Amino acid sequence: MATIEIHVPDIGDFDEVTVIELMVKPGDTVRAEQSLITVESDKASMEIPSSHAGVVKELKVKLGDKVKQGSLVLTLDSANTSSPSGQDGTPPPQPSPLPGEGSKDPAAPAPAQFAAPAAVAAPAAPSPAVSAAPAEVVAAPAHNPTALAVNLPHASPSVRKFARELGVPLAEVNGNGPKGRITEADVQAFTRAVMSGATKTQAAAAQSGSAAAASGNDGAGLGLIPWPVVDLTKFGPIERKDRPRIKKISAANLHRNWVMIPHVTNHDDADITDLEAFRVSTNLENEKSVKSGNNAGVVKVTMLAFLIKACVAALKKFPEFNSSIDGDQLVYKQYYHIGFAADTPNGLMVPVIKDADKKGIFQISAEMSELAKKARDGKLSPAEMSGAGFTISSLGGIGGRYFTPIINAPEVAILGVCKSQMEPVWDGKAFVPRLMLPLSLSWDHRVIDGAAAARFNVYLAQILGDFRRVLL
Ligand code: CAO
Repeated sequence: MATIEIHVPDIGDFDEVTVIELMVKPGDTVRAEQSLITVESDKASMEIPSSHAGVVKELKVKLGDKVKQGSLVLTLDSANTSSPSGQDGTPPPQPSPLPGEGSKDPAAPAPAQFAAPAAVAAPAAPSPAVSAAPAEVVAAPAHNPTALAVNLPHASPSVRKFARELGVPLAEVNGNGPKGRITEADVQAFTRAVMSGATKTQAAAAQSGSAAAASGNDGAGLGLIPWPVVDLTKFGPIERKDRPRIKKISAANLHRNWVMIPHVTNHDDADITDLEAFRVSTNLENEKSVKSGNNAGVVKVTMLAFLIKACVAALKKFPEFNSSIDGDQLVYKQYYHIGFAADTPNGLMVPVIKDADKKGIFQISAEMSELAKKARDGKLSPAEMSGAGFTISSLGGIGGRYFTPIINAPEVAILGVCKSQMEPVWDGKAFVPRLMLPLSLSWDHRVIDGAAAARFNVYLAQILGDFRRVLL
């Protein structure tokens, strides 16, 4: 067992950098090339990797310290110091390839996360052991990793931590913060773009344009005056709570969608008197059949399941509502995947019923209840939340009359539904009590016109009024 010293390698143009993150602590086992600390200049931040594997003995830096090339970062108990340092006469490691050169050697060292300037890409010659150090202490040579990433990710420790939790490669994220710093909104926008099927390159391109709008904290990208910063304690007691992760991610997406999509919302009502009677009687029959020995289990048929089927019929009749914008083209989906907003303790989630056109009301009801439970338990997989061509947001179980749902990009429309209630409806001769369901359809005015939206709502209401119309 020998103690080796890990020093700051050549950091290019920077004389001094500040330690902004300690990624290991005494007792931690580290691999060669594992990042130990993050340092930051006024232009970039970078991770300093370990040149050796071993167990961290003592950290020699703390947060806020200024360090430069050669500064001692930490000492490491290493069982094997021979290979990387070449102290025992073994040859020093071969340089790992520069970017673009590639390596055919599967045993080649993993690319380092730290980016050294190209001019110093080749490994430095092994430096002699520090003479004043105790016999067993070995000064590791300045470690100059050779896999270069010239655009160093510039991000705060909390953003780095957030990116690590999500598995986001910061090097591929565009920074839209001050001096190109990567913000949490940038990471969120990147994640969202990748989850919606974009390649990482497309995601980076997409988020570079949207992150400023998505951040919610900085309207500079929109040419707006800054968000007001007010000391609220001046007016009374306050309590601070962290915003749940899902809320932060959905907030960024909602903000982008609200800002980038020209929304219009049409409101209408559907007469669901007969449909509700049918739904209630179906559920009663179901319960009776289970009580009399049918072990298939009760599937509670919900109004939302009928709404999904009715929307599929309307999407078939008005295909632009199931489309997405792609540059100068409109992409018409030939599948009918319907998302539905689910309220969960952690925030809003949108599971998706895939191929709703091929499923019956029982199957949709059963899937919805399973997906809604998974959403509430935080167990939805990304696949279960992706691919929707149209979304329904139902507040019917709660209340309210109408609202403006925000379109879930890259979709172009969303249906909001509120609580149905008995209303007096004029039938030509008299007012009759009818159960009316409030519909709020938000649509992207770049794709859809007001007349089409009105027709969509009218048709939807007709289907909900009499499902036999689907057969016409
Ligand atoms: N009108 C009147 N009653 C309705 C109704 C409507 N439009 N829709 C549902 N109900 C009734 C149901 O019949 C049920 O009554 P019973 O318990 O007597 O049978 C009750 O309301 C509760 O329904 P539910 O909400 O549990 O079930 P659902 O299928 O309607 O909805 C789900 C499921 C997951 C969509 C819902 O639980 C939910 O999370 N809704 C909130 C969605 C949301 O937050 N949207 C806002 C997004 S924008 O921020």
